[in-house]
Amino acid sequence: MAPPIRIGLIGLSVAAKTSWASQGHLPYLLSDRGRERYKIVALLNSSVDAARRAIADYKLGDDVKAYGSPGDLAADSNVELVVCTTRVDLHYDTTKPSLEAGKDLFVEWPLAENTQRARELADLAQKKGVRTMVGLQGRVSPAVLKVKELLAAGTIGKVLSSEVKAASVFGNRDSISEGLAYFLDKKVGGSPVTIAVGHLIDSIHSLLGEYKSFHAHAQNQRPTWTVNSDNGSTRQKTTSDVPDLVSLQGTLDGSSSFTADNASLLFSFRTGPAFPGTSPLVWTINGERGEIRVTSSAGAYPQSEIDDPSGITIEAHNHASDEVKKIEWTWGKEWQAGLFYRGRNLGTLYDLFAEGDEAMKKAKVVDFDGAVARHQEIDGLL
Ligand SMILES: *[C@@H]1O[C@H](CO)[C@@H](O)[C@H](O)[C@H]1NC(C)=O
Ligand SMILES: *[C@@H]1O[C@H](CO)[C@@H](O)[C@H](O)[C@H]1NC(C)=O
Ligand SMILES: CC(=O)N[C@H]1CO[C@H](CO)[C@@H](O)[C@@H]1O
Repeated sequence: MAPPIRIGLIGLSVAAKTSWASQGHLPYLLSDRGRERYKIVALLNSSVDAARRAIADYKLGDDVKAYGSPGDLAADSNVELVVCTTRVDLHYDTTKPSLEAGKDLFVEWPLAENTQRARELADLAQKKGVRTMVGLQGRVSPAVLKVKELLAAGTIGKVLSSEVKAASVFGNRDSISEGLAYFLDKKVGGSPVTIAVGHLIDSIHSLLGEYKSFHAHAQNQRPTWTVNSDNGSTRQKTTSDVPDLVSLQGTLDGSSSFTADNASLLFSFRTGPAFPGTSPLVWTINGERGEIRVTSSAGAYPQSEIDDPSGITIEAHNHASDEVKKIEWTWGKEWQAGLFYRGRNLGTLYDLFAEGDEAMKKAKVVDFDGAVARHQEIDGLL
């Protein structure tokens, strides 16, 4: 096997114990399988000190370099791949110097706070000829791949239409924690619309193709939110400029071999929990001969928030026999089931990146250019 790819990690910190870096990325990177393929050799945070503390706290090893500025990380010729898992509005500034320096990049979704900056990064990556990957992991989730298998087997014939109805599972209708209050500020770029809708609709497009054309609709009927301080002692009112309900309806482009000509995708999402006792995600795919229904207890995040496969139910209805069959799916690979669940699909992405461009292409892993297309779609909503 090739020597491990040397990573410079951005976004791991002691202060943010629940951060995506530690919950999503470290489980694989610190596993036996991850260590065969990758080695974290540097860490960037807001200061060298903060980076040092994180290295010690997560026991990454004394030989891991601590950096406090993106330029210093970029100048470290030992780093081959930069992985960025910070809040989205730091992605651009923290990764650009490393792109300039010709390093490969793995950046979490969303790629940047808006389409323009995402495009700048994508153009720069093109110019530098580096390899890029974005954390749109739903495409490689075993549940989505199981649906793909059903479509490929012709279980329901050609797809005529698909409908998605999703609600939030995180957060309440109108209150939010201090740490996530940035979700209410459109310009930050990280919100239920960019994150939840972005991840979910990307998984669906990966099976059914892109929109040829669509109409978007959005509303913001609950602009007033309460922000609860992390210590629980203060409650502050704030105003959100992020839509609390969005929908897209349009015709698919036929790039998927599973769809009939002019098949429709109807997608709707709203913040707040689903009606009590109902599933926060219902996704149906209506075909010539049958229909598939996917329901998930993880709402718009079926790809990262499911541990037990019973959390996502896949069923297929055969029109002719009127029979409904439950389709089993599992965390396919042994190493995957052994990781903390939030790191499982990211582990697959890391595996594919290590395997090479051919493997990534086959699995339709999203690179920076693909992320720009997704950003443009989301812009239509905002
Ligand atoms: C709780 O957090 C808020 C906001 O960060 C701060 O203003 C307040 O002083 C803190 N209260 C206590 C008791 O620590
Ligand atoms: C799909 O839509 C296009 C544009 O509206 C139309 O020209 C074409 O005939 C349609 N195809 C089918 C199979 O209905
Ligand atoms: C650039 C970077 O990694 N910043 C992180 C440093 O740590 C803080 C919390 O201590 C994070 O919020 C930042 O994302």
